[in-house]
Amino acid sequence: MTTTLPIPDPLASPDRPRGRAPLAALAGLLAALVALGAGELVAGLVGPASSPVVAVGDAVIALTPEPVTAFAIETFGRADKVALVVGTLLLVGAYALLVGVLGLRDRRLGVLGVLVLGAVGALAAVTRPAGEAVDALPSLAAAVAGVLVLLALLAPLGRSRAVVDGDPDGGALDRRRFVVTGAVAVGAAAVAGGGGRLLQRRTEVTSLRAGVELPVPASPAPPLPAGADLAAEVEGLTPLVTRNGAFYRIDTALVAPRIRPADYRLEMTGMFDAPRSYTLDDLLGRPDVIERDITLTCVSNEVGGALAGSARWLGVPLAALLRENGIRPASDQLLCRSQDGMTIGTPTRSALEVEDAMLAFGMNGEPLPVVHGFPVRMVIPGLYGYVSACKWLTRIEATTFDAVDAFWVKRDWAVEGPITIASRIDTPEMLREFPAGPRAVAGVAWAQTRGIARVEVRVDDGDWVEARLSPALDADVWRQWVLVHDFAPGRHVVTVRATSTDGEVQTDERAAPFPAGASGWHSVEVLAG
Ligand SMILES: Nc1nc2c(c(=O)[nH]1)N[C@H]1C(S)=C(S)[C@@H](COP(=O)(O)O)O[C@H]1N2
Ligand SMILES: [Mo]
Repeated sequence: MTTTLPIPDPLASPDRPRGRAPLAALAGLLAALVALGAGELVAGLVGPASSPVVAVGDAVIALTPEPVTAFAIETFGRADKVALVVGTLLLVGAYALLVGVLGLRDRRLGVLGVLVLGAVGALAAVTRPAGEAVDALPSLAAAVAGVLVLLALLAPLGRSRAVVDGDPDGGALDRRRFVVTGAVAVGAAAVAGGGGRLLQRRTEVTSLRAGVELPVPASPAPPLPAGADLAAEVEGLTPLVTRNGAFYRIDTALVAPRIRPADYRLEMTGMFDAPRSYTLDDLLGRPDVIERDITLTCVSNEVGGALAGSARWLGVPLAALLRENGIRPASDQLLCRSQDGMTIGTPTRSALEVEDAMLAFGMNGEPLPVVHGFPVRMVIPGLYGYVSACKWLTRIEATTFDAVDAFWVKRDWAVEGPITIASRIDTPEMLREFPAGPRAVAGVAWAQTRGIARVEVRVDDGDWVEARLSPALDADVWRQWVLVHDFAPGRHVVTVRATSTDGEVQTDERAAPFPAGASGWHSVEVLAG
C-alpha cells in the first residue's frame, strides 16, 4: 500500500488568516515606499524643502529641545542630518508595517493610517517658516499613491469584510498577484523617487546660486558715463550691456550642468610645478578680484549675426592663478574641461598675456547664470568662445597643441581663434520700408583688445560717412554707432565698415564662419517711400 503525502503548493493553497499578517505588513511597507517616491517626485516640481521626509525632518529639528539637539550633534557629528532622515524613515517604516496589518483587518483603518501620515507631512511642509499652501502637494500625492498601492496589495490577500466577519479563510489568497503587484510597486517607487531627486537638484542649484555672495572687486570697472548707451535714443539699436536673459547661448549641453557651489572644484593638472585645486570660496575670497566689460563673440557668428553679447564680468585674473601654480613655459595649450566633459583648447600665451583674461563667477552683478557656466567660466578678451570661454569649468590641464586636440579642433575648426573686427547694422533691418527723409542708421562694432576707432556708413555708391560712436569704455567691449541719413525715395543698400584703433580697416572680402570666423561688410537693403 502506498500513501501519497499531499505536497502543499505555496501558490495555490489558501493560508489561514494568521499567515497573511506578514504579507499585509509588507504591503504597508511597500505602500509607504511608493508614497515616499511620489512625494519626492512632486517635491521635484514644487521645491526640495516640500518633500515630506525633509519637511518632517525639519519639523522635528524645530520641535526638538535644545539639549537633545546638542546631544544629537555630539553623537552623530556632521552626520546628524543623515541620522535624522534615517530615523524618520525607520519610524515611517514601523508605522507602515502596522498600517498594513490593520488594513488587512479593516481596509478603512489602513486608508486612515496612510491619510494620517500624509496629513503630518503636509502640515510639516506648510508650517515651515517659508512654507506655502503648494508645499502640501507632495504629501497629498504621497497619501493618494500610498492608499492606492495599499489597497492594490491587500486585495490579493483576501476581502477585509470576510476577516471582520470571522470567515476563517478570509477569501482566496492570491500570492502570485501579490508578488507581481509588489514588484510593480517597488519599480514605481524607485523611478518616482529617483526622478524626483533629479528634479530637486535642478531647483536646488537654482536657489543655491541665488545664495552665492559676490565679492566687491579690488579693481572695479568704471561706472558707465551718463548717456553712454545710445540705445536710449535710437529705437532698434542693441543695448550697450546685454541683459543676462538676452545673452546669446552656445554650447553642446542638452541640459546645462548643475553644479552645487559647495561641490565645486577647479583642478589644475599637467605642466605646472605646483598644481593645486580651488573651491568656489577660494576663488570668491581672493584679494585680486577684477570687474571688466567684455564683449563675447561666437566663431559661428555670420556677418550681421547676433552671436555676440557684452556683459560686466566679475572674476579673478587668469595669469595670476596660472603663475601661482607654476605654469611651465613649455605649455602652449590649456585644455579646459567642463563638468559635462566638453574640452576647450586655449592658447597659454593668451591666458597669460591678454589683459583682463579671467575666471569669471559674476555676470552683470549676478552669479553666472546656470546656462552661462555657473559657478565658474573662463573669459578671454579677443578670442572666440570656442577657444577661450569654457563654461562649468572644472579642470585646466596645461599641455601642448601637439599633444591633444580639443573638441572643436577635432572637428577642424581653427586651432587659435582671434576675433576678427566686425560691424553690424541693427536698424533699419533688412528689407525694411520707411518714409523717405532723415532716418537713423545704427548698430554695433567690435575689435576686442584693440578697440574701435571709427565706423563708416555708405548708402548705395555714395561716399563713406563717419558715424557717431558711443563713448570708448574699454577696448574689449563693442561700441555703438549711429548716423542719420537723408533717404531719397526708392531702394537703397546701406553698408557699414569699422576701423580698429591700430588702423585695421574691416575687409569686404567675404569669409564664412568656418573654420576661423566670418569676415566681410554687413549690408541691408531697404525701401524709402
Ligand atoms: N562647457 C562648454 N563651454 C563652452 C561651450 C560649450 O559648448 N561647452 N561653447 C563655447 C562657445 S562656442 C561659445 S561661443 C561660448 C558661448 O558662451 P555663452 O553661451 O555664455 O554665450 O561658450 C563657450 N564655452
Ligand atoms: Mo562659439
